Amino acid sequence: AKYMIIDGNRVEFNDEPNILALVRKAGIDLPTFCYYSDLSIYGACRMCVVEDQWGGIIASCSTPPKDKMEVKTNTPKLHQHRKMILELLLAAHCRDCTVCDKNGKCRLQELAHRFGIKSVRFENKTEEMELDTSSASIIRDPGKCILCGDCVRMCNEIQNVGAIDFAHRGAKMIVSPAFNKKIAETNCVNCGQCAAVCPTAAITVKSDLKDVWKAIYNPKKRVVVQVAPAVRVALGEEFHMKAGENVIGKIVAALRRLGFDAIFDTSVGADLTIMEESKELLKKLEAGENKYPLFTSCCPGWIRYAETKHKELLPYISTCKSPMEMFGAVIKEHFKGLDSTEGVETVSVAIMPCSAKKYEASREEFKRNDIPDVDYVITTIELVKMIKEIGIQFEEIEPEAPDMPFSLYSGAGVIFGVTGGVTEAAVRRVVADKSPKALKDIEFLGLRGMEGVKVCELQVEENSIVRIGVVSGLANAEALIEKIESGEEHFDFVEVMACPGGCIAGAGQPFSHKEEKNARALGMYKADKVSQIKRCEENPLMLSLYNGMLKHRTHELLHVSYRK
Ligand code: HC1
Ligand code: SF4
Repeated sequence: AKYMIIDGNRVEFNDEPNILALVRKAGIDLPTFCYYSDLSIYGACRMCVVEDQWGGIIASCSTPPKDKMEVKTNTPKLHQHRKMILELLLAAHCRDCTVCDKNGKCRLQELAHRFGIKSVRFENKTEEMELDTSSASIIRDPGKCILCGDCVRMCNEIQNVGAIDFAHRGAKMIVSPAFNKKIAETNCVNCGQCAAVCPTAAITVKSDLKDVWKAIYNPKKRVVVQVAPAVRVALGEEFHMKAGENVIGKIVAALRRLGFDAIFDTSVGADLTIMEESKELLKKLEAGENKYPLFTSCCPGWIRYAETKHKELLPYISTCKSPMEMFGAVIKEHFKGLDSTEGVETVSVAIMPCSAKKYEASREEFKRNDIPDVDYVITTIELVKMIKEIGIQFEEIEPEAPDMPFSLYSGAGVIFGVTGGVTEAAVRRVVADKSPKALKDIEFLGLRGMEGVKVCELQVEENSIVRIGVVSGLANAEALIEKIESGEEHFDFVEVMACPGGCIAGAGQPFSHKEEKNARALGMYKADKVSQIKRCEENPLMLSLYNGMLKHRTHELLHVSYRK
């Protein structure tokens, strides 16, 4: 086997891409900013330097391992070098840590602490830079950027959006939208994946907590809340629980203590979505061959991507509102009568793993009489902050159930939160065989797993095969779209989620690497396993909604057109 000597220890390697991976394999957590294992190699922060046997300093993240090479990670020269970089970064960085959104989560803060930096020898000569608050989803604070480039690579390589890039040279270099535009004036899709990988607070997800607290404390407001599927398998991470552990019961209990008046689960909305989307799919299959598939519509990042880059696809995107917006409309309708008799006003809040949902909630399409169906979206992390502020002992709290009358949902609705889940839910609905064996067969169709592109075929009737594509990460979507447009591949149904892995990896979730994301995905499927209702149509709530509120109003309450 090939090996390297790291700090005197032999470390074998085969396909590790760089020396940094080997150093980590040797159990050393080198301090780095720019190396995020899911992104490509850049070598910008130069914190991960090691010394070779000739005393040369090399960036371990951008150097491939060499057989029998010797390196050291801990020498006086390296120590000085890293401290110097940190001090230079700190010199050009705002140091108001106590009032920073990333306080306690910032990589620069953490490394300054690890290195015991007590003073900075250099004067800060950088000019003050303006905040960019133009977006409904993210805030850019260029003064806090350390030029690691992770956001740029995420936006360009993984998402194929290219809304931000490096501008200027040398000491004037910044990360910015082209021509110094505001982020909201670019083709940013609001997925927030830039914020998800930003080690500091240079890009953060916008907070709406102030407004939510205000509503909760206002006796004239009925504050109703829905919780998205993916939140339940990630929130526990912030309270010393394992990634993937389903804490929905504890979340419901915490929301009650926080003062929310009615608590529901967005999975109900997901069941509604599949009731509608499966109808569209069956109609499409009946209509026969078409160059384009039916695309899913629940991810607002994907919708924005189609609107900015692929207008030609808009007629083929499902007209279903997202589960959040379907449920938002149903919730507002449900409380309408009560509100006027009780003299209160319903405020609808959604807890989402996502930054793009903030943007979705603000879209004109989701306002009726100028009032949004979902008033505020807050992220998993924002909910964590609420829980911590009040001092709820989340680890100790006993699980509780959501409120009537929307307390039931299917496991199919829950798995929406992971790539492939929307499709699996739809397949369960359209397959005629409802036996447990059929359910197992669907499980092994190839829809599950964290791969960015999945293709599978499904036999619906004797001689009709449905071809399905499932993609997450917009660059993967782009590649599939190109194949569809060139005629190289044909699909009947395509699920697109902007975030790699689906909503479990949304920008509103706790910071995560692959391991946590994989565990969250498994957690979603486990939640489905233990749920008694497996298909949307088995949810008794659907029947009562379709016989009641939705009887003549599915179009108005559940559908939307993005084709304007
Ligand atoms: Fe999602 Fe969805 S799965 S989009 O990721 O369709 O955000 O979790 O709530 O609306 O249900 C997000 C998650 C979420 C919607 C559902
Ligand atoms: Fe939001 Fe989910 Fe889309 Fe990511 S995949 S942008 S979390 S809806």
